[in-house]
Amino acid sequence: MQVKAAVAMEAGKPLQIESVELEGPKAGEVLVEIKATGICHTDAFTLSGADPEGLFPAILGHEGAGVVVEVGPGVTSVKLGDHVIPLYTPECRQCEYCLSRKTNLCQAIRTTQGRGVMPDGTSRFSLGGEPLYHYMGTSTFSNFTVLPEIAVAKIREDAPFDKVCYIGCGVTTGVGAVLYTAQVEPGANVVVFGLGGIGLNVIQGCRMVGADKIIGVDTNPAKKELAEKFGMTHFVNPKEVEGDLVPYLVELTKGGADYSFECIGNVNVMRQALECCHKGWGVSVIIGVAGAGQEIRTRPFQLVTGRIWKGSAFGGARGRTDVPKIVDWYMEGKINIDDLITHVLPLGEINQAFDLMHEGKSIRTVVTF
Ligand code: NAD
Ligand code: AHE
Ligand code: ZN
Repeated sequence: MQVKAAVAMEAGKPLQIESVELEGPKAGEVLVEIKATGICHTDAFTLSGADPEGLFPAILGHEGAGVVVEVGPGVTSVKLGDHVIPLYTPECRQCEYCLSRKTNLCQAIRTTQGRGVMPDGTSRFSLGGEPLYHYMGTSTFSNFTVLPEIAVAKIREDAPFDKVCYIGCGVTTGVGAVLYTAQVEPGANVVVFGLGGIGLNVIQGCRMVGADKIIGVDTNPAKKELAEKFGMTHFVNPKEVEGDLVPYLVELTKGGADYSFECIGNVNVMRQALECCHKGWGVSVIIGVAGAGQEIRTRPFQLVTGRIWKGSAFGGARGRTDVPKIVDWYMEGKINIDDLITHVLPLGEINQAFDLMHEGKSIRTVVTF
């Protein structure tokens, strides 16, 4: 079938709106009509050419929501008409990783996903007879996409697509990092670096669990107001701090943060996030994605003296199990998504979403089809 998609032809170039050929679902796969998709910083990161796994030409996008319109042979977990959120972290419930219960990083299709193809090693998308790569197994910048059934979470039908698409990455990543990865407890002091689409969700997760001080750090003072609405108790602009940021934050938290979260993708900030943690027990969680060739550094003494450095992908959430619950939390008013969706655009204006992000003017832009 012919579908309408925003195609990343090469790194660093705007997306092109094209009519693209899409093959139907094969065994174990489903065809999903995407109704809305968010634009995450990771899409911009890959488009910039900094992603070691970035492949071109490709259909980017990994924060979607839509409806199952066709199922391939052998599909049992979803049916025609089901509302779903595509999962870039699938949940097969059978691989060593899923069965370990120690991680959400299902590896059932990770190798082919990283090569930009479906599990059978081929692409379903083509343009002018030439294959286009899938992206993160989801390719939501298209009004239709094909996914393995293990890579969709079935959600309730009354949830609005143009809001819950954000649960496909940003909301789950931020809230999940607090609940599942760090397991922040009531009364904890937390420092959140980067108050964008991820950091603000970390902040609302911290408020949910009853954290005490929730300190937000951002070089853009325009982020302060919204962050306060989401639960931030103190704002720190590193540009306005005299001297080193780390001792300033240690003083503010009276000895160091119990938990810190890096939501930027800057390796120097990752070091600050670790080093502002409390001696003996502080846990620092890296969420931000850093470009090819970047490495983190610290004195090993920081770890010897009890600080813990962790990472979190998709908030540690198990997609098919946890995403429907997070949709319920939104529908029950337990989490706020509406105020984070600052812009809504049609697919034809998707490049504006990247401009707004780079200019620091948006939190999330959602494209509707
Ligand atoms: P964003 O652009 O919305 O937010 C980034 C924020 O960081 C902005 O508010 C910006 O002003 C601030 N910032 C930039 N440099 C700074 C500095 N030196 N000090 C303090 N603040 C600074 O991006 P986002 O969508 O929130 O994504 C954040 C990061 O998380 C990206 O690297 C993205 O790729 C990554 N990410 C990771 C996962 C995961 O599963 N691990 C999921 C989604 C996104
Ligand atoms: N491809 C990059 C890494 C990108 C990355 O870390 N992706 C996160 C999700 S970001 C969503 O906005 C993730 O889930 N990572 C786990 C995984 O298996 O990809 C690189 O550096 O190669
Ligand atoms: Zn993302």
